[in-house]
Amino acid sequence: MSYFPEVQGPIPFEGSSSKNPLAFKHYNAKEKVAGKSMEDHLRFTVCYWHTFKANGQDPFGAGTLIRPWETASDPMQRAKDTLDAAFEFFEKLGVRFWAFHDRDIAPEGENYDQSVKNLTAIVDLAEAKQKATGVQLLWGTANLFSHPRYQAGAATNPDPDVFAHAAAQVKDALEATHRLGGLGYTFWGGREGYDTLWNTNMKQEREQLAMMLHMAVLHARKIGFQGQFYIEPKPKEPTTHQYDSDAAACLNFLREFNLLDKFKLNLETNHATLAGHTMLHELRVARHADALGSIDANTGDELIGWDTDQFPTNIYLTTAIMMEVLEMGGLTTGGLNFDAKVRRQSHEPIDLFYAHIGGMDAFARGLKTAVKIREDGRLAQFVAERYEGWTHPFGQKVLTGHRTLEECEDHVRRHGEPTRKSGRQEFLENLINEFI
Ligand code: XLS
Ligand code: NI
Ligand code: NI
Repeated sequence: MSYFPEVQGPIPFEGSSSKNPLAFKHYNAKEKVAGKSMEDHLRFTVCYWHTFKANGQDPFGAGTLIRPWETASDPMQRAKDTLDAAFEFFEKLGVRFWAFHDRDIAPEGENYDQSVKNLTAIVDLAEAKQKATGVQLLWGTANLFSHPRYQAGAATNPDPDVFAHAAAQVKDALEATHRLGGLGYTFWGGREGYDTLWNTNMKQEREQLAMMLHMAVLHARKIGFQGQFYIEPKPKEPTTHQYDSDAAACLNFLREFNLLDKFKLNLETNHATLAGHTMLHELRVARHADALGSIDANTGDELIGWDTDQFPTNIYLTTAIMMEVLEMGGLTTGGLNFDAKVRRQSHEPIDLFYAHIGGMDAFARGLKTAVKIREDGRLAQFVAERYEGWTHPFGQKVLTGHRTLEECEDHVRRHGEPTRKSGRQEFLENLINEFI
């Protein structure tokens, strides 16, 4: 049976003059751009939770989305049907990667053992499907935030019994990821934060979280999992303050607890927005620390202060993201994961295709635009010239720690008042617009 009978698949590339809503206008998987195929640059990933499990529910109303794979009354049957729908979707869309939480693919059982059995059974099926289709797992993760036991956090819970539960779940999710050949494993601190400091031992909670990460690294070594570990920063929601609040905070956390060489960051656009940063800022911070791992490619609604997880369609955004990705030499283990959901009114399964096609085309344009801006070279040249003074002996000596405050004072006496130079923001914005 087919869950997407309207789509023949694979979605064809028809070029920018096409009016076919079920065709790519810009994303041409095999086309070479700057020496590499578009699919290798972009590494598109479909996320399981929003695409197949979200039902359109919001704080004011029930689910709206029609999902024919969610109709069976038995939860395991639903899980199997959903897996069928997912792999049909991956193939018809033409993506090579997927990502999941343990509880997306298999339902929680009556007790812990049953939950493990459920997960194992679905992983068996997923393994066969991966083999048959060639679709790969970008990363796996554990859902440590939905179940009521995690209301006060998972690794950061005041109760060590809850910590143990979370750790057991991480063990199983890591093993599932390993069995499926996952290229990575992500920790997003679902409820790892606090709502009020009046009831919270923040110091210890952060230590607990670090311990969980160390234990995961140790277990990975034990089972032979070589994938990349990621932390995904987010400042708030569900808790008022999350410990992994932004890229800089995560890097500090990793450094403080001696985990910096084991983890990279998985950065999400909507989380950057919630943190009061641009996505470009977050990417830049991570790249400079050699910790830019993977990207949750979504966007927020700038008028709603919430993680709305929308599909990215803004070419300025995708251009900025691809500028950073190209600058770091491309994604290696990571990908562009559409951690995004269709709007509540886009309730038909076909809307999932429109959403992903749009996101993929937006990134294809971002990629091509970023390549052109880099080839043009004027932007990079402007920045280089702006800092040119630092290449001279005085600047070099400051940067290498060979100048004192007295020597700086002496420099001022000899050189007098510096000449001001324009930052040329508008000029540069116009330059970017030349290419978009
Ligand atoms: C939620 C996060 C989540 C992670 C995976 O805001 O983005 O979806 O990507 O747990
Ligand atoms: Ni995410
Ligand atoms: Ni998110």
